[in-house]
Amino acid sequence: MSKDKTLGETLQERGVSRRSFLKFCATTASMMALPPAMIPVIAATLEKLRRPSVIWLSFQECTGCTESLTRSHSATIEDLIFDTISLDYHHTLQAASGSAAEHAREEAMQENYGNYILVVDGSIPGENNGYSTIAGISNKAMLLEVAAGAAAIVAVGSCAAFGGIPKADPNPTGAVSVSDLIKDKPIVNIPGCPPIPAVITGVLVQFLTFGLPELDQLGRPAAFYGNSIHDRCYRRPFYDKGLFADSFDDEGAKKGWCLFKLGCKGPTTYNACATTKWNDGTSFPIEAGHPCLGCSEPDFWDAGSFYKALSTPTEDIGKTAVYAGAAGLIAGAALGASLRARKQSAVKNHERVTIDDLDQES
Ligand code: FSX
Repeated sequence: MSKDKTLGETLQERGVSRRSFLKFCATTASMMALPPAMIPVIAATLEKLRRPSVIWLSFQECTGCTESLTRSHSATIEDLIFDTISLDYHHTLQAASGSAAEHAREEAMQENYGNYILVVDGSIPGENNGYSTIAGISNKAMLLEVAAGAAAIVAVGSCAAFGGIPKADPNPTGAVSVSDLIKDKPIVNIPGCPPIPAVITGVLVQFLTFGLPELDQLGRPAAFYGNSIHDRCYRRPFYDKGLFADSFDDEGAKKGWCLFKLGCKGPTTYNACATTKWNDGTSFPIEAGHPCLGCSEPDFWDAGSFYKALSTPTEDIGKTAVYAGAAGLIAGAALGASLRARKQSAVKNHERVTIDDLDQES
């Protein structure tokens, strides 16, 4: 596709129907919590879009983020959006290798200096630069060089956003996040290990149509990370009734009760898994019977304690939930109202509810 063609022209050429395109815009608007009136605005802006140059740098990562993006099953329109972005450099997806690949990066930087979008996945060795190099250039040097000419940076995955698994103790590379090194550019964090593909695409669409999205205190787009998994979890009614699975194969687990006691990090994890889900909206970990691991939060892995409940004693949480669900019980209602108020305030201010908050509330 020529860089001069707009997305509208390209879609027409490829025989993508107007209906499919508007459906994509409607889904994206809904994920961004925008009113239906904004659907035509998104469509009109995207249609006129000429391919912005995107340089994608991969550092210390497992390629899960790119795998996530490319494993979207039938998201052909999303693929087109990505075709429409001029992805000028991406280790895993580009055909060029060696010096030709590096030449493509340098050329894209020169031609679009000040205007290209830099996407980064993976953390960066902050101390020993020799741990990870590309074409003989340390990750840190390459990031600083490419970031200097970027209009904005999108940090994809928990590694780029917060350091992720490479930063886990003992952190042999001294891994740091993009925002630890770059202080003078707008940075949008899309954490998750890996992030939800529709969220990566949604954030890029939001950025291309309306500019930088509203971010929370951790640099995450509020539209996708404004609610905790717990807030939107379909097992939430069981939590409110104090009905918990105590093991992976007990009666509670079979009945689909709340996984809180099995270590679910849903109450302290902010992401869109419970609404957007995975594999084209098929399911998400909790729906498959596994507690949320909190992969989109800072210190994912070290802070994991994957199968340890967030709060102890868990019996108290159960009682709290039962009380909160029984509106006639004054003590329970007050406790529930207090927790709800804390959560509403946190969502409004895009703050996180922490484990300590839960302990205090319980
Ligand atoms: Fe990290 Fe992504 Fe986890 Fe893997 O690029 S967020 S280890 S899914 O690959 O960086």
